[in-house]
Amino acid sequence: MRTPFPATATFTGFNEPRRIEAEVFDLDVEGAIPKDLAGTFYRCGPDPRFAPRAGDDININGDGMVTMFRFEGGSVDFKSRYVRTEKYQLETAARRALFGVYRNPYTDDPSVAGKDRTTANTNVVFHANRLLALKEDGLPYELDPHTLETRGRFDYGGKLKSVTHTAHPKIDPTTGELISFGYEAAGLATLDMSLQHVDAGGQLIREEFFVAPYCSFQHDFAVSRDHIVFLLMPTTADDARMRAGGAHWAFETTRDVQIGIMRRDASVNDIRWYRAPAQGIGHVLNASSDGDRVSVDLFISERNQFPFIANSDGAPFDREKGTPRLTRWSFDLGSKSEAFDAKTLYPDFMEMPALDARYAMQNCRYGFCTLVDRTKPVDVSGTIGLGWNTIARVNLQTGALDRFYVGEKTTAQEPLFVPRSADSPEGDGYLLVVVTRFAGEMRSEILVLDAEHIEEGPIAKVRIPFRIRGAIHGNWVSNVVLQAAANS
Ligand code: V55
Ligand code: FE
Repeated sequence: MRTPFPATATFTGFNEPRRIEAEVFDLDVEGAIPKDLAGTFYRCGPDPRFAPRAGDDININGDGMVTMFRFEGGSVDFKSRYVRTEKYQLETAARRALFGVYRNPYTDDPSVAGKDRTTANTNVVFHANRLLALKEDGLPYELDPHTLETRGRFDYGGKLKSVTHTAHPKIDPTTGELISFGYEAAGLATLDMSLQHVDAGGQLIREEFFVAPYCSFQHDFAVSRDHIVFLLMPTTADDARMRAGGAHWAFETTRDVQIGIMRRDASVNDIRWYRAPAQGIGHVLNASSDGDRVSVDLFISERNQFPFIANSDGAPFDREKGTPRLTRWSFDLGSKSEAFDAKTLYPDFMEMPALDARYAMQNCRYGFCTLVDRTKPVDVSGTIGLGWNTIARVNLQTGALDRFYVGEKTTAQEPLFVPRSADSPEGDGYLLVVVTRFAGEMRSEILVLDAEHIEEGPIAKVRIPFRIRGAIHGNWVSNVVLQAAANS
């Protein structure tokens, strides 16, 4: 007999698990989708399949669901599929949850000891003709980019030795290479880290291991044309706590942030470590290098930014101190100091950055983010997230911020920038934003905005004829790239 989902915030309202694998041909569109918008918007997020073993769960522990929206000639087709992870298959056979608490295998059913726990629920990235569903606690799963069928767990033909792979690898727009890393790379709560270079042809050409100063929640990292930056915040794992059935992570206010920087053409033995007092590190917008100077634009909060991660000193979650702000960290590799400069670029509550991917790893002008505008209604009822009621475009060169308020009882998900054409100027193109509308039938829509005039509102809205759950991250693959992949 199936156990119903508990009536907790993770499983009710807009967060009710949907579990819908669907194909919808030719979605309804209001307005006109530009004909030059030709490609696929892939996104990935958690959608739990079974009631949790522990009675309740945190949102990011749900099974990975990949959705795709294929844009062509002004039309959009939809498809959704679960990633067939090992966890998915074992739990399908048992018709119940066998895996327990987020990243805590000690809470699993004994029958799945040693099995792959990853849900592949965080991001979906296309590189070298491969579509990979990613979560930082495990290896990628490869998917068919047209059917979304799972091809299986992916380890570069047995070459990758790390047992983890970040959900935020970086693709160099100039060389086509993919740079990735894993932490807890030798297993649960280990200090081992792995740096991975994949060439434009999809070969793993280098993997180097090193030891981190402590076991940190390294959700993202930064790569510029010349440097790689590892970002350790004092949200740490503890094996004893996990053995007692507790959480993987807790935030330690007494431990420093540590930042490791190396040249891309050097070895991990050359990593130089910098320090700053405890603070929260969120997503990276971009990074650039100028000789010995490295600059990283990223979201920083005074303290732990996640309400579902406890403070090790027992202090309750602090919304104000957990507010992420776009910050520029500057490092001088020529100086001997462990210190670095930090400058808050915008006072606003923002996160979920996107950029024009052609300008990754170099000085860029524009960033696109979600924003909480507290002068407007902030409605978080029944959904995950923080009430992102606004989409922002920041101009990093002038300090300007343009915004579009997405409406009452609505929240925005991570924006996605699509250039108008392969050679259009930076920021000339479209912004795709999935919004979730809580009121009425609780449907979702994709807003298509002119990225240079977001304040004017959408030029088209794509209707999804049922509620889909919030996703985490997504990416765009143009038809040109997908067709080249199909012909190769
Ligand atoms: C995040 C999401 C995750 C995760 C760790 O958004 C961090 C941050 C969807 O899973 O496992
Ligand atoms: Fe992320």
